Amino acid sequence: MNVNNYIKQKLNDGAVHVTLIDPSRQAPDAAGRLAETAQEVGSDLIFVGGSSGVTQRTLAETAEAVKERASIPVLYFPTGSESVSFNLDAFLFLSLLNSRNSQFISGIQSKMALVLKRLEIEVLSVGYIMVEPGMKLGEIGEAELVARDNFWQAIGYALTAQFMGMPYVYLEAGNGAAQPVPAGMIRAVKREVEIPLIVGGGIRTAIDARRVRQAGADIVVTGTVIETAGYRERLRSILSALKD
Ligand code: 1GP
Repeated sequence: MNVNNYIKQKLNDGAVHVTLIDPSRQAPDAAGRLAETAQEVGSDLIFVGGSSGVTQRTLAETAEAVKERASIPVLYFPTGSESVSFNLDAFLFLSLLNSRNSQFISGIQSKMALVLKRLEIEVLSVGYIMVEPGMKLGEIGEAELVARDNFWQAIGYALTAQFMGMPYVYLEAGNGAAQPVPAGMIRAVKREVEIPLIVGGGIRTAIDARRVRQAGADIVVTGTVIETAGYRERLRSILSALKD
């Protein structure tokens, strides 16, 4: 399955929802069940990745369990941990555009590029932009965080992704953030860029999801919500807010 084409097709029908599964948060078989539920309630894609403490073994077992239980595309989401997975449907080739450390912009990527090519793994190039508070992801990526009221800077980075030829741009508030990226910032960025806009971090409720979607997010990523009690219903309401 070509994941880029799949996403394009889904985007023609409306918003795309992604469930992020962090392998460090549950055992592999539980991750498999979460993936199955996510697909059942209408998620279009799964990202597997975690910011810290993920061993190669846990990652590989989680990836396998998720692949077993879900038939929607599963992508590897590299988030600065030392482990890496090459056995998924595609690889998010993230460049953290507002990092102070060039390793997160192109250094680590350059060490993986030839392996990805040789293994013939599909890559999705993404200009990744960290917005306050950034959380652990911002810390690990040594991000020069975009302030929540600095819409101009967000636009500047998003257009940089587009002008550099990246097919996607991603505004990230950070895993577990108290609030999503501000709707005003999403709207401002969406007005200027033509490439699909991914938004994640701090989206917990149907209201958050609808606000982010109405502001212009094309692809909405939620992670933490599946780690809470009653996640099936929460996810269902997020999905219905995004898809109606
Ligand atoms: C993916 O970091 C997000 O973009 C996930 O964040 O865990 O806050 O949903 P949450």
